[in-house]
Amino acid sequence: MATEETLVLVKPDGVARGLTGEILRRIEAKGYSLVDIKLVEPSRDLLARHYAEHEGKPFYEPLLEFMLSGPVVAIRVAGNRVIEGFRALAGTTDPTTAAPGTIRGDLGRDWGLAVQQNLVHGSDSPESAARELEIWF
Ligand code: DAT
Ligand code: MG
Repeated sequence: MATEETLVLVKPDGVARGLTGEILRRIEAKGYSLVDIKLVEPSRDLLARHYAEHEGKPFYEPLLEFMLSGPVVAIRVAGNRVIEGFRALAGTTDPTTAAPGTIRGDLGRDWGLAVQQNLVHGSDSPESAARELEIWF
């Protein structure tokens, strides 16, 4: 697979906790390239487009409310197999059981809320990456 790009978001919990630098450090230490980066206060409409696949699920409204709760850092990251590579760095969705060594496993936990506050988003396929990068950049 040739060099590809993915969308990484540092979610509002990551920004509020001052973990943006630590998350960027892990991406750079892995050897991926930061192509573009910005601090965003996303609109509800932008988030609805981003999370369209989850509309109707029980966590959808809490997810949008959470993502509207503060600024987000959007990053365009490049590298060979970076889409699956960043998903591996991030760890699985639930931070309680995400493997130690991953961003979610090392830095995240369950706060007893209706939505998983798990610090980061990473695109899950080439199609998602293209769609999401178009939305955020
Ligand atoms: P991921 O972010 O690992 O790709 P996803 O796309 O399935 O996970 O879900 C998007 C976000 O929604 C996820 O980061 C946290 C939240 N979420 C997913 N499943 C959830 C659940 N069962 N309960 C609470 N929040 C959930
Ligand atoms: Mg996802």
